[in-house]
Amino acid sequence: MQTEDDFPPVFAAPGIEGHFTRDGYVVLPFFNEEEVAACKKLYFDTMPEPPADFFTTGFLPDGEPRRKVKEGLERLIAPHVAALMPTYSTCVRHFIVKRGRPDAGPLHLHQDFNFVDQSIQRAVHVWIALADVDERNGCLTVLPGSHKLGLHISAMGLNATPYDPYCQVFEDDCKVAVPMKAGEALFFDERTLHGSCPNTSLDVRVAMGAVFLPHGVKQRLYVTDAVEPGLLDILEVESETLLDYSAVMRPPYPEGFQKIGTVEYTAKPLSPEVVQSLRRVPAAVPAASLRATRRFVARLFGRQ
Ligand SMILES: O=C(O)CCC(=O)C(=O)O
Repeated sequence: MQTEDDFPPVFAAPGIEGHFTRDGYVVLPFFNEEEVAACKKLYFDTMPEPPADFFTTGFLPDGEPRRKVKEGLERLIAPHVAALMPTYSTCVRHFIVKRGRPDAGPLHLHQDFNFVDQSIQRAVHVWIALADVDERNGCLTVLPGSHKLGLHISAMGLNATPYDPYCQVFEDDCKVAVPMKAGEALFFDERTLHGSCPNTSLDVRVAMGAVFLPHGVKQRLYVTDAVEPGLLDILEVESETLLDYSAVMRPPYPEGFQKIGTVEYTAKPLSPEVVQSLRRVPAAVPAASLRATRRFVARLFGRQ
């Protein structure tokens, strides 16, 4: 297994690579105004109305609209990817949409599906803002440094994660919101925990997402076994448009998905010490120890 330092760099520029490997994400200027407009036109031509509060074109069945999105977005991002990440290829391109509503909720921190064997390869995901975004209209949230928490396999069928016991602490005391300008891109390590703020504005928030793999590496998908929770099938995916992310696949797998093995994996919860190290907000002093301190101070001043 490779250590963190053994992975070849993702980005051509050492400064960008430094930020990315330290925090697990980096925000960069990406699309100019015309490219943002072209992306938005492609989205609204394909989907005039989002069919749900949260929707991605990755939920569309394989067909003309989904292929148009793939090809249109590829044309727009290819020159940028070649310059920024010359040893990576794009394997997924989609739009991610959040309808606005006053009572909208956040998307909680999560790890995306593993698209590679993370013990030997690093996959990179990107989220590109197509309008200015902040905490009121659905900007992304991240947990800085969470790419170094270990190698969790995030599988289709939603297996348990090392983070499950700490979701609330992560949400309340650890995550950061990342406001962005239209055209900026947030690149994150596939292992980085991320989510998004509620969109309480009146507008539909449209963003673009993509996934990048080292040249020559095939997209993988891990799928939970319906009976054995600790067993995962490992599939290779021939084309991104075949994969419907909204439904759990079960064997026999359709054409375009080749099962290349199985792996036993059961997530171990993080230790409380590690969780402590991720806090942005210090833990409140436990109530019991506060009461003991108050009694001690009162005795010291002769009040008890
Ligand atoms: O677009 C969003 O609001 C969240 C996107 C996200 O978490 C994802 O693509 O995994």
